[in-house]
Amino acid sequence: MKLIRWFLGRLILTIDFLTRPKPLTRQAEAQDRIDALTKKLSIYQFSACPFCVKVRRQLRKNSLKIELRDAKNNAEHKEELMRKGGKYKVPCLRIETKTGDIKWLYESNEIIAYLKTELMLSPE
Ligand SMILES: N[C@@H](CCC(=O)N[C@@H](CS)C(=O)NCC(=O)O)C(=O)O
Repeated sequence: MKLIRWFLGRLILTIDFLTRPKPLTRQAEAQDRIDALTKKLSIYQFSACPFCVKVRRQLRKNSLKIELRDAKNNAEHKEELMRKGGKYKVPCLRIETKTGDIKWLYESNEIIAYLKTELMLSPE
């Protein structure tokens, strides 16, 4: 079972690499504005999780520089996700709000929808 999971993980990463989207190019000022917003975000994830790959593809496509935190191999990140986020599930978006509060957003579709709305990304 572990071997099958490992193989599927490699397959997902290979397909993702071969079909990855081209990053969007913005004017420097627009990119700086987006970078300032995404500085307050981080994503807890596993490298070969298909839901995390889906979110990472959106980051790449929209040239979003969001810190990725490995919740599988990094014990500190794993513990933080479980204790503060509330459950051990990835992907999870950690959001530092304007008032300094921390919010934890689970579900890949919710994360992508949040990024599109908050960062005013153009629709597909
Ligand atoms: N519906 C969720 C599914 C997320 C999910 O199932 N993630 C798996 C990894 S692929 C997970 O976190 N499993 C917990 C574990 O492995 O302990 C989404 O779209 O984000």
